[in-house]
Amino acid sequence: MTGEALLPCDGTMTLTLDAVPDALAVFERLLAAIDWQAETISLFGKAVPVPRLVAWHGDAAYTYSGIRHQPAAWTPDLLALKNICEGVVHTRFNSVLLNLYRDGRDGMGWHADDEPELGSDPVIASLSLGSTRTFHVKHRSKPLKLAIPLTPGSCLVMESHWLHRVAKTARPTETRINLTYRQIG
Ligand SMILES: O=C(O)CCC(=O)C(=O)O
Ligand SMILES: [Mn+2]
Repeated sequence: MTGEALLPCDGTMTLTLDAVPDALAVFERLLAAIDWQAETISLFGKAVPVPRLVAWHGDAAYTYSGIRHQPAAWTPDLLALKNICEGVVHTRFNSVLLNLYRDGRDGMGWHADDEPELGSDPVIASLSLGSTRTFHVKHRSKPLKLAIPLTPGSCLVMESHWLHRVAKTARPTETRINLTYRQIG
């Protein structure tokens, strides 16, 4: 499988379509089997719901949205998807963050996955299942922007410090699951 290189400079993002066999069946199993968590973050002293459901699985604890997450165990599906990612990117991962976007009202704001426990130049493999959502990418200092449709079964490998987000949308939007495989510690 060869991927398409997306960035013109300062890092790489490579999109491989149809990396996950039986993507619809995997989506349905994860939707039903994962213990999806609703979380809140503290914003100016107010508890604000995170606009998506999340789960953290693997070998290492991880802090995001200001919350320390202990990992849940690997499952056969999560291990099979880890193997797919490791085949695409030729590196090892020890953890996965799962995000469930229930509909277009769920999203993820601009960020760069620059937490210290990811190391200085993290490699992240991001699998998409279910509904297609647009992934926005922008350079930190140059006027460069991209909008990439993340289709079900695709694998996006990110090795860059570009900012990215999944914007909320008013268009009718079905449920999407995203899995970002990471190496922590
Ligand atoms: O849902 C996505 O495609 C993006 C997820 C993401 O950027 C993250 O989990 O850090
Ligand atoms: Mn990210």
